[in-house]
Amino acid sequence: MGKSFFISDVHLGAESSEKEIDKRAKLIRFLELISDENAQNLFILGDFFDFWFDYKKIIFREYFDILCQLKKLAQNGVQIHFFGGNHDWWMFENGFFARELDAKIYYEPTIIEINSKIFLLGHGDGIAPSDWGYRNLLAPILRNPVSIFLFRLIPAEYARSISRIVSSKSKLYTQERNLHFETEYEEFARTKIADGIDYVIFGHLHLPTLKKIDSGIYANSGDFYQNFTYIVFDNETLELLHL
Ligand SMILES: [Mn+2]
Repeated sequence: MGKSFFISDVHLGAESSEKEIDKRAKLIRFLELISDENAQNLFILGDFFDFWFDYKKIIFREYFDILCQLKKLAQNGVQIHFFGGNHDWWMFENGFFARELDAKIYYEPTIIEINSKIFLLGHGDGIAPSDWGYRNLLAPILRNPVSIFLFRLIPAEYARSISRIVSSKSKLYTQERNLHFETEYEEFARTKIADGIDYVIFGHLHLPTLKKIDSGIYANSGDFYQNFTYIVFDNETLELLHL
């Protein structure tokens, strides 16, 4: 049985073109590594794209190279699992990833068993109790069918421009929030491990972590634009690696 890889918070398309070129080269290397390893699973734990919206007939050309690599992986038998983050929430169950890449799409933290280990996986947005504003104000708007319907009416080029403005604002907010949230994530993981989960893995905080808690592990895949970290499960142990 092949290995399972976990990555999150690539924020494709979020940066200056210079940084974006470097990031994409590393991401392609990562995807080639998965292919070389004959991996079984690729878990994308959210915020892979700076912005994604499943239009019926449009995909953004800025993601073309990466989507081609993902298609190759899918064709070679790697199961792709996509957890929508707060930046790429609008990945629908019958959308591009599901149809073209045979990906499984998740909207909530989900329990998955791999080689008799129990994983709890998710992007992690809204986990921290003190993230009240996101959970009660922003998330309900993002997930409301009416706002999704209205957003679809905006021409894609404009929608992308709007997302850039929102995304650059939320990034500033991300920096200061993270350290404060870290202990809350660990506490959350601790309760899940007490309930019998072996490995709790999230993204969202951009803080690469692998920490033993009682009989389990809390891990965070970090990010793939500053830290370039990812997690591997070789069906025995969990490792946090750096590209
Ligand atoms: Mn996020």
